[in-house]
Amino acid sequence: MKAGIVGLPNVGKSTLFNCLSNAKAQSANFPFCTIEPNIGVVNVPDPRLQKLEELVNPERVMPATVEIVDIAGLVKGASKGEGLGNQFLANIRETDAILHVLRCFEDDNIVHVDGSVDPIRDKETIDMELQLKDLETTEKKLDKVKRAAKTGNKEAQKEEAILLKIKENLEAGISVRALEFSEEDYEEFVQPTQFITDKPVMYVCNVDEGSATTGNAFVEKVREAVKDENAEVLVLAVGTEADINELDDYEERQMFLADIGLEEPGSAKLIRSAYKLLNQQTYFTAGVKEVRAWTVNVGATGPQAAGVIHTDFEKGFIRAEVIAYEDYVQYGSEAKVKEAGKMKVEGKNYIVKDGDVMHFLFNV
Ligand SMILES: Nc1nc2c(ncn2[C@@H]2O[C@H](COP(=O)(O)OP(=O)(O)OP(=O)(O)O)[C@@H](O)[C@H]2O)c(=O)[nH]1
Ligand SMILES: [Mg+2]
Repeated sequence: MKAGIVGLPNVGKSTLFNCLSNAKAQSANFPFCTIEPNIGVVNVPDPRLQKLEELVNPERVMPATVEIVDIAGLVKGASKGEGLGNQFLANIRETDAILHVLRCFEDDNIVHVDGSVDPIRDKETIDMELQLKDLETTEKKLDKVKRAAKTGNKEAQKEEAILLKIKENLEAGISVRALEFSEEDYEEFVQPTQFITDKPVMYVCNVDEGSATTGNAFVEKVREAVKDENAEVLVLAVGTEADINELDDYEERQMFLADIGLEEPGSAKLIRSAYKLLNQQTYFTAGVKEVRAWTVNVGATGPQAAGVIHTDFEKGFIRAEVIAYEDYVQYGSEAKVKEAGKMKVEGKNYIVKDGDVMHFLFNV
């Protein structure tokens, strides 16, 4: 599962990527600085890990990770090959969620491809290119399905109706994610096509240093424009955070963050939000060798969670001993939780909860 950073050229995507990951991407003040996507595996900051570390005192601690991809900038006409066009859209298609970066800072020294700072116009430009790409996909599918529909094939007729609904909406500037389908229709006809505008999205407003906590007038406009989208809007002073990130000393970084009014980097919050956007959650294993956060899809079962550690664990799964994170912290150790009767033994159908501390029993 990976989240892609998407937006116009020169809005701070690679700068953001560099805040998130240690893989340094090239960032510079000219459009289309990025061509090949930069991929980074980013630790998910989780205060619960530190708490478990204090209680268990393990040899090492391993955080959960999430993959972030920094993609080249899109411009008007990209869906028709403009700019570096189609190839980038393919890069976006390969991601599972979109972090849409909007320039919300003034700086005459930083080139804006459309000549002025206007995040609403920028958002529309990007949305339109993504919608046009999906429209192309829809039309191709429609061509194929039409013939079968004409011969009376019921499935094909159903699919045709759904594709027509998608087509009409895309033409009206409405993204696939905003449309309603029955669960069966969605699973059978919509999801498999992996429409770009069906991917979950979050907006990252790149603001000036002084607006890191409060946002600014541009951010307010963005909030207003997306209020019906049910999408998170995150405010981040990307340039400033990148500078702070350059400092080696933790105390020093904290000091500069405090100066702009932050307790933790906005990028930490962004990573956690991206993780949620990807529909991921964390369970823990807590042993003296290692305290570790593992990533599973929301809704994963006990065996599927075990399978993240090793496929043998999934195949030979017998049961799981499960302690809720809050209970672990309240009682302070596995033994005390057991004494209190708060450890549960769960079988194959158990649905994992975020924060579960798990121990698997299996045979190979
Ligand atoms: N003033 C200011 N400059 C910024 C900020 N964020 C990024 N920049 C500058 O804007 C320029 C472009 O940043 P990049 O991160 O390379 O932009 P990009 O979106 O990756 O651009 P492409 O790869 O060309 O699509 C660089 O010179 C950055 O230093 C910011 O928050 N404030
Ligand atoms: Mg870039």
